[in-house]
Amino acid sequence: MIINILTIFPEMFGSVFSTSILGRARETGLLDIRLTDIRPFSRSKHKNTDDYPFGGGAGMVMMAQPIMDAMASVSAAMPGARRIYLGPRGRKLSTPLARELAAEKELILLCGHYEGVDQRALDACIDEEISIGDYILTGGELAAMVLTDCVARFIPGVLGSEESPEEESFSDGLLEYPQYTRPRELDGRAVPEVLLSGNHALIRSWRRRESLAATARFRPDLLESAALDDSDRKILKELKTCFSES
Ligand code: 4G1
Repeated sequence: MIINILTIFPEMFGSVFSTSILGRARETGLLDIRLTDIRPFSRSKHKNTDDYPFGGGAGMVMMAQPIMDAMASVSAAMPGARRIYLGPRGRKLSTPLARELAAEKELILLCGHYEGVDQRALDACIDEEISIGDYILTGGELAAMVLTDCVARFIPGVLGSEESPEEESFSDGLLEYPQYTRPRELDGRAVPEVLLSGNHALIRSWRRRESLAATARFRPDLLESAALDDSDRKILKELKTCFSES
């Protein structure tokens, strides 16, 4: 998959895209991340990319011209790409959306800055807006990194053969069970006995119960859309009586 990111701060992306799973995905060619600096496309004398807002008000607005020219240059090389603006008005990033984007051959991501982007650049060049959440950012770059990370996991081969994108928390809509590694005891804190038992059926049911308990306690809203069977519902009922007794 090719992801081309249009930004005025390409230097922000270095270590995030060179480390760990994303770094490996790029080395193996499964993920081709291209950074396009918008500034060289500016036709103004000082290569400005921002200007004062018409109508007044605080802050600056990203100019349409450098973005439209950068987009035209990039789009010519990848005409079928889905062109996404990272911004707070968009459809919220989620696991289903990440899976959908991972099926694309090419994405172009536009990162805003300052108070936002001249609306004409968005109208002319963008297919859709996507948001990573309801809070204020100083720029779209961090959102582009979050989206890229989240999408890359669903590209076949990006996770090692041991890991599956579906086995992680949220894939069945539940939080993860607690994890432990060596040593068996640390400062008087022991690893739950069941995990040392070697009884895999018992371990599986313990983990399922822990997932259900964590979800009921910390994110009960997730239970509404979780994939639950009759045995899960029975466990949740038991957990509820536990809560009301304590
Ligand atoms: C109005 C949030 C403005 C922000 C309302 C989620 C936030 C990109 C995102 C803003 C941004 C709210 C995102 C705000 C984002 C241009 C430069 C827009 C940064 C910018 C709730 C600033 N998901 N925000 N405006 O943060 O880019 O992707």
